[in-house]
Amino acid sequence: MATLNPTDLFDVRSLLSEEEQMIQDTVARFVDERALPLMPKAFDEAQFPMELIPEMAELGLLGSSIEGYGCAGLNGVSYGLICQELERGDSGLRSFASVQSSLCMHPIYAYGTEEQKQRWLPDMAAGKVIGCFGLTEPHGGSDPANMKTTAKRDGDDWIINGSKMWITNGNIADIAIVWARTEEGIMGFVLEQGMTGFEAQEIHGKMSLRASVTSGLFFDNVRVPEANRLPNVKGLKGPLGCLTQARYGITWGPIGAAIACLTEVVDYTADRKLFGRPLAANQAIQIRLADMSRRITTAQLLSLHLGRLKDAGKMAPSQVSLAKWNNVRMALDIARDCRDILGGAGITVEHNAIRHMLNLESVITYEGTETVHQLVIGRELTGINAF
Ligand code: TGC
Ligand code: FAD
Repeated sequence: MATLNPTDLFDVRSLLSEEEQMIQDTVARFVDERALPLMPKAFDEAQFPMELIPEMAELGLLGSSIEGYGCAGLNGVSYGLICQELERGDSGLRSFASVQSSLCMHPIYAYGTEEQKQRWLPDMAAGKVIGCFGLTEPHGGSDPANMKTTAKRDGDDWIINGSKMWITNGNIADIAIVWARTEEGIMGFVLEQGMTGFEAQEIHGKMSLRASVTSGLFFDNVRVPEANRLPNVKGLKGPLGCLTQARYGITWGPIGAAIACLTEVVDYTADRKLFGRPLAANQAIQIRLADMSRRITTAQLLSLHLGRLKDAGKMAPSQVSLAKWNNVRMALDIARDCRDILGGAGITVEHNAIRHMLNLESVITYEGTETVHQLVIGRELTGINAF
């Protein structure tokens, strides 16, 4: 009987180029050797492992899709593989990379001036400047069109007032990409730590994404020079365009989390003996493992095809919605099922499942909730906006 790779039954890896395979292997090694030894403790102690940032930068994982400015200039599939491997370690690691790359470096690259790109991108690629992305507000993140944060012109400057909520990297960020309503529409600004009236407050008590910093941002008459406004976009399509990039990476990330959980329970059920036989010898267990494999394989094919569409310049936002919905739901269901198969042992951070399960509760909510993505597909099919 041919032996297939249990976490890649359709040999999706054979569809990757040599360079893509090499990138995946490099990130996988970093995750196995450097990140995984730290993540359970980091999650338990609710600390983001800051010491990994220079190593991620050294490997070219920050702003990996950008050409020039000290960035690696990799294709979209490679960015996806980076997200997959990082999230095999922990969603918090992938979140850090998503925010830095897709939500902060991307808007500076796509909407900024040459001077802004030179000013921030090389240091962001090197991990010396950390960014965060402020779109969500306390009164309702699903509906960013109802934005209350304002920016008003004052001579050559802008005055920003308002607040943002649930902001990844908020308290460790040197700069914040902040979206604000102006008389001419929604615009993006680069706020710098230390600007008078700008404060970040860390959110504590999280039961999810504990190894990730999440904050509220507060703006009280913050004076921002025109040189810090991103001039090449106006309207909600600015932030939504960034979300498309980040959501694309998030279609890949949960595949890594699901693989971590499945690998763990395949080993566990082989070793654990109940009723005189390995747990894995029970039909009821094998059906559950088989179902996980089916769903992981589907997600792998979906993300790879989406990546090829992206690299061909043909990826549509609603396709990203379908894949984000499918793949996060897949991983969350698998993590919960793996937690159950581990029995009591599944409730501590000694095993992966509960950490991934709890993290994925955030992943299914951020970057558009599952319902938001379902409604995007509903609108695509019917032409009716049901938001
Ligand atoms: P609508 O008003 O119709 O469209 C506004 C303009 O935007 C364009 N557009 C997009 N452009 C690029 N990518 C997309 N995905 C886009 N979606 C829409 C659209 O063409 C239009 O352009 P124009 O030129 O006509 O002005 O807005 P909509 O009806 O499409 O959007 C409604 C809805 C609900 C889908 C949208 O508001 C939405 O996605 N809400 C969810 C908000 C969300 O996802 N927030 C995430 C915050 S960031 C975050 O969670 C980071 S977590 C990071 C981590 O730790 O990993
Ligand atoms: P709400 O929008 O209030 O939604 C509440 C519920 O209502 C959800 O179940 C939703 O699906 C449902 N709902 C909404 N509209 C409809 C409808 N029309 N029909 C039916 N049901 C509906 N944001 C940033 O800007 N930057 C970040 O870096 C960032 N990082 C985050 C990190 C974490 C750990 C978390 C948890 C969130 C983060 N977010 C960030 C915010 C995230 O994007 C929002 O939480 C998300 O968009 C949902 O917004 P909300 O929490 O206000 O929920």
